[in-house]
Amino acid sequence: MIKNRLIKNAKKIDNFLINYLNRQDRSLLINPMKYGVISGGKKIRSTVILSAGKIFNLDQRKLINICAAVECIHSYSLIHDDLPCMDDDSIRRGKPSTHIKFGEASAVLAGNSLLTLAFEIISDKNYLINPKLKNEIIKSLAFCSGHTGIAGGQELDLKFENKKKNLKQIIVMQKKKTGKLFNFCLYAVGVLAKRNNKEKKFLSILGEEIGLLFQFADDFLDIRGSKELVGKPIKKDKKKGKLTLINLMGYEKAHNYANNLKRKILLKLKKHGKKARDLSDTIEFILGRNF
Ligand code: GRG
Repeated sequence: MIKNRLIKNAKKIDNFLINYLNRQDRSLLINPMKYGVISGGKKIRSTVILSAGKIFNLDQRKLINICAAVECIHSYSLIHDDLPCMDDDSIRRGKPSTHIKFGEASAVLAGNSLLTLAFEIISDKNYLINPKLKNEIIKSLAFCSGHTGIAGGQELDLKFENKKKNLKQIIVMQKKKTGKLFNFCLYAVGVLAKRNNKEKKFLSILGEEIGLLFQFADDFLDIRGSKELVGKPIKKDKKKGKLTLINLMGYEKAHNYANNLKRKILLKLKKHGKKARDLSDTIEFILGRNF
């Protein structure tokens, strides 16, 4: 069952990160970093990576560093997203946001340190993969995280607040803000599976579509979700003047759009037959989830 798989994967990644951090020199930032990345969150991106790895019979041990790095970048983005200068949210994952618990300066520095930790984890000499593949993965992670990826998407999201934008502009923003990290997840699997450029491109686009689907679900939960299950206040998007596809096209139309997108993604996985079962289940969960 997908929920058990999520829990199992989250534990695996948390343990990896705990061990990794415990081997490093002590610092004052360890606690806010751990608070931001360990024991919290669905670790859905890791489950996407591990499920996609099954399509190509990849050894899970080769994927763990990628998962941990992605969760570091993701948690970094959430810590910064919650800051007063961004979305100004004081609750995350059912707990006070990192800047509420540790102060703004520590939250900024812990976020920055998680970003750099991600690259440390992938470039680690003990991560035994071909250096050429490693380099390709590092470059893609940088591209998907920076101004051409989630940071650039976040800037658009903030600049779009209370403005009039069309469908294409909102999709571009969401594919960057949320989609690019999922893009990286599938691309990295393609690199490790030594796929050709055409297939890696196919996987990147598929990942970005999965990210867009994930963002749809996030926006649905903001309207109809439960604060307790989601672990953060709901009904914030409208108050903040956020541009979402639901605000643009209305709940029902957005729901149909998201379901069509899900079908399109599942259809693309058909060619992999049974090997894509875990990833297909993960995609069903992504849209159907209530947390
Ligand atoms: C990190 C490169 C970088 C830049 C910082 C603040 C920021 C720029 C980007 C924010 C991006 C952002 C918050 C995207 C939203 C994505 C999203 C729907 C997050 C919720 O993800 P879940 O549900 O969270 O997977 P959990 O708590 O389960 O981990």
